[in-house]
Amino acid sequence: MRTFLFLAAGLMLAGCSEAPAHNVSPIAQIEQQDRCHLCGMVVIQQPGPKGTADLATEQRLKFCSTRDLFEFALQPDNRRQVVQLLVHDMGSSDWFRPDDEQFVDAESAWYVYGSNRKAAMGPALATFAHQKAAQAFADQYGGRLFQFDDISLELLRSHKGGQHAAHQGH
Ligand code: CU1
Ligand code: ZN
Repeated sequence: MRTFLFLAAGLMLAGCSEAPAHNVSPIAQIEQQDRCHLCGMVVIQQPGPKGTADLATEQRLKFCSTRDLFEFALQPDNRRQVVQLLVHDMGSSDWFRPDDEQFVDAESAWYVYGSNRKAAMGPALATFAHQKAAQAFADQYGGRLFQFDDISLELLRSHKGGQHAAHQGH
């Protein structure tokens, strides 16, 4: 509820420089027919958080999963082109139908990797606006917390912090 009020306030203040930037949800929309830039799957049909990548060319790419978003964005050639990455805040979203009103900047997001929640293209990389929500998710579904700079192709290809480890507390 508090998040909602902040968001509502943020929207009303949009355009006003006094509005605290991290309370204003960046605008992105997954359309019915959008396909993942990386794998071609229909984005909206996948469970779990999705992502978008805005490029210097002003193109916006959409991804079936935060995993595919990072698989793309972490490639050195792509990295140079990326202006902004957005991910769903699952702290205020249903896992199977993430709310497009709840996109957050990937650089300020919290990540849980190694949970037992299912997403497209491999182990889910769950994304949250707030650390507390990420921790609550990890407590419930397993996995470890990470921040943007921790996310690497090596991490995504490993099962570090995976389901087994999570249940053992490491
Ligand atoms: Cu896919
Ligand atoms: Zn994909």
